[in-house]
Amino acid sequence: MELLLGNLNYSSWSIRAALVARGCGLDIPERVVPLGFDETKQFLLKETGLHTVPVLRTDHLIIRDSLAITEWLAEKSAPGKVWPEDSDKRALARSVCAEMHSGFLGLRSQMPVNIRATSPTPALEGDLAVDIDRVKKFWNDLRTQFQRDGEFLFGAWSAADAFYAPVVTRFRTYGYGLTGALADYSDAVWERDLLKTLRAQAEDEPWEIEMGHLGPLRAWVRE
Ligand SMILES: N[C@@H](CCC(=O)N[C@@H](CS)C(=O)NCC(=O)O)C(=O)O
Repeated sequence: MELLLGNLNYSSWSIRAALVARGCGLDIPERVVPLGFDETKQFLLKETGLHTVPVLRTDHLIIRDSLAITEWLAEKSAPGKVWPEDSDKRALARSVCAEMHSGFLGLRSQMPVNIRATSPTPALEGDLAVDIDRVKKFWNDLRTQFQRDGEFLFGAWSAADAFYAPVVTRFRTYGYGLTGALADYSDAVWERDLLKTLRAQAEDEPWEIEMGHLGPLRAWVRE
């Protein structure tokens, strides 16, 4: 079994799958495939039949896409490790993950993930402003509703926090400040051991990528 990931410094979908996999109690070997190099797409196509990551290979399956990988991990791990055990919470957690998976294009294109960088805050207008307002609204609603159960969106850590962890890192990269319950939530994610480990890996990765709105433009090895 192997989980193929892109650079953890840049690849938000890889970060999500890695956090879910690392948090679910299964021991899944990982391989990082550096994105943006001439040979990257060809390598991924040959290995997985698809040119994107993450991909999970088992002894007899190739599971593509972060959400499908999340569901497979949920089926294989103990209850409550990926999705909340409560069925209402679980439905809401799936809903916010699906929302991230199919939306937030403003956030994704105008605040690309770059964990180790510090960048100016982009103009908060148009799609980006709508996306940020939406995230803040439901983070706030969920924190209000489930505050008593723990410090994450549904109380205990779940796939929903893994899916929004790249938003937490984006807000830090682009200097977008949060206050009150939202700052507390963001700090809890940032300081979680799973995130600390991933952040250290992102710092140490030897590759740089110049990102365009549609993904990597070019990549090189750091000096
Ligand atoms: N819907 C997919 C999106 C995967 C995706 O777009 N991955 C990007 C990295 S974040 C990728 O592999 N890009 C390939 C490339 O840029 O060469 C998922 O959720 O896994």
